[in-house]
Amino acid sequence: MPSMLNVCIVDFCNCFSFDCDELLDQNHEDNQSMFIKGKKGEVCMGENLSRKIIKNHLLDGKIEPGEEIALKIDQTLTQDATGTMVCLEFEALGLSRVKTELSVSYIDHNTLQVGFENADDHLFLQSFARKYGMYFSRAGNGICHQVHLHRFAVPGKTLLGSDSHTPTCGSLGMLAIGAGGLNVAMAMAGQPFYMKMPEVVSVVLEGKLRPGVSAKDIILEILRCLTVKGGIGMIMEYTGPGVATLSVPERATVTNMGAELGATTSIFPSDERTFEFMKAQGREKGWIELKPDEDAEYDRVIYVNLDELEPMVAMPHSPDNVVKVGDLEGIKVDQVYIGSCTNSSYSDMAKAAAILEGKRVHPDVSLVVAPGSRQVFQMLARDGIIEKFIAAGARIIECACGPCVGVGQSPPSGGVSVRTSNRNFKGRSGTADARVYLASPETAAVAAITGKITDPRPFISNLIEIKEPTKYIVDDGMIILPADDPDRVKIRRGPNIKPLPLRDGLPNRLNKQVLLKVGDNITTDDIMPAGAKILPLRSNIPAISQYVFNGIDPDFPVRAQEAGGGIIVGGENYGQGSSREHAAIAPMYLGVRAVIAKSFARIHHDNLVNFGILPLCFKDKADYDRIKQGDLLEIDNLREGIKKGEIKVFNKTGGFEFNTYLTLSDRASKVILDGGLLNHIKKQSK
Ligand code: MIC
Ligand code: SF4
Repeated sequence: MPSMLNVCIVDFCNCFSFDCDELLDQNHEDNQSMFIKGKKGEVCMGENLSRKIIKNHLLDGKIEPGEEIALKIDQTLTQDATGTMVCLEFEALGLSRVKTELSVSYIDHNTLQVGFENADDHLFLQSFARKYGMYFSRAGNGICHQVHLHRFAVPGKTLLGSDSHTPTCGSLGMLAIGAGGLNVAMAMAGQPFYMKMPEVVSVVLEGKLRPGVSAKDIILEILRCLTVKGGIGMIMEYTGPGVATLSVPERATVTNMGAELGATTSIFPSDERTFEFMKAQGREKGWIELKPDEDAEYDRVIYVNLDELEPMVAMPHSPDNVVKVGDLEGIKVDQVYIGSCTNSSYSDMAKAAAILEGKRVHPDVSLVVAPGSRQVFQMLARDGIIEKFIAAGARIIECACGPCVGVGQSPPSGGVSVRTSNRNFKGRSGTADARVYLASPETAAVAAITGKITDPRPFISNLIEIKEPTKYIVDDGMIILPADDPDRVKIRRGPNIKPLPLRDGLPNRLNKQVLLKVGDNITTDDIMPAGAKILPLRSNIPAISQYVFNGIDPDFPVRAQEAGGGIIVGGENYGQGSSREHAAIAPMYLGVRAVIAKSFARIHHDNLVNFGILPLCFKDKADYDRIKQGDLLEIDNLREGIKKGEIKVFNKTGGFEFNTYLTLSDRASKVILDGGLLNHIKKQSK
């Protein structure tokens, strides 16, 4: 274990997913400046910020960790890669207008348009938004999370987005949650969002970042300590004196990558820095002060000492595989990508440009720069910052997700790419054997010059003065408003947009083969890959289903269909990462009936339920080792088992029985019994 623990964890209960005592011991040994405060039973009576917002939006349920609550959703966000499904689902609900305060449809993920598919999707989404009352952010206007933060986020409101990085807007004091498309469609229809009440963790920021250390390093350090499953079932609420030292865009980097912790969301208070940001956006009227009570109570507390942080980097192939940049000094780099919804603010870009100023990109490196929004792009152009990038030899690409999700700019075979984005899962860049490292814009820019992973601190003398602007260029001309005469708007539906397939209710008996057995932390990128080739098929489930598990087992779709469907066996945190419900719909289409795993990631678990796939957990995790791919599993009395929350599975091939359980509320059990949420709604409305 490296000797630079800057995060100190105080655990108030025994069920944390990592060995807290070990971490605390190391804190003492490794870092004398660490300290632990707070004891169970201390006089803590006040309300934290997360619970305040939840209370204000509570439609049903008890605000107690683990209890299902129903929340009123004020705003929704969708993007092109998940949005077409959301629209088809919304259409199936039969309403004529969205019922939220604000719903925005963004085009940002797939703007490559190598064929008609993307262009058709964009037109479909545009006409749909006009007809059903959504704002529409055109291709070229920027990445949804950046644009939403700049132009629409409001402290104290709730936001549900069909993208896992929706919590980015938590940086502005919003309760912003990522969800599957169907949940977002329901919210657009004015229905509540159901979730298990998370624990609220106070992440106390102490001190101030030193020059050359950035917001990215904060969240990388937290990921190092907590891992990609350390935030499951939690809201990370940032508190403490260090909060005031961070601008809203810096906070956004932190809340953005809270998704990588598996957290339900992350949130900062709405304070003077928030006011400053909203004023600079010309939106100060929407500002309110929002903070936890002085004596607010939290389920857990974590301390992060900003003074002690160093530049960090996440090594391949997981965002929690974090070490100090100094430990990797000298690794040769082939590509550098500065951009994505994590690090593409004005100051991120300006800092990178200042490092590159007067220098030339290393001859062995391809440097790609993508500002996060048109607003930032325009300001960088006005302030001569784009010129610095061009002079240094950078390749400027449009403000969209692009390389982050393998849509263009894939690294060379076996190449090393240093990226400011948030995910470095194997193959996500579009090159199966590439090695992607996640780092701050400073570290990325320095690597572009030296051609090696390099500690950025000796290179940052000219960064001190770079701050967020006090006034942004405000021009919402690329946002199209809903139509005044919706009846006259015709939906434009290209030939690649196919109807959403549905499935019947669950049978009472399953007799199915284990189609695939996978390990821990399987991502939705593993289940349903993205990238330039597959993303254009997001509106066509029969076509995209042929790529399910493509990177792990390309024969999976054929095998699944030949076997008449079956069961998947997984390890811990099955379905982490993206919110894409295609990772449930496409397997459903291939006949997958159940996933038996050690544990599930929140959004994917809900997506499985929404599409009628049983998410079963091993009661005894050791049973995972006893099952082999190809085994025939039998489940009897399924409907009874779902009601009880416990299901016995007989492994006919191995000749043994094992126990599984479901963590479903009564509501969710009914949904799965009916074969998914849309079937359930249809049944209810009969
Ligand atoms: C991602 O970062 O993986 C994505 C692409 O933005 C996804 C959404 C999608 O798959 O369309 C996400 O984070 O939810
Ligand atoms: Fe887009 Fe990447 Fe952000 Fe996902 S993580 S929203 S693909 S920039």
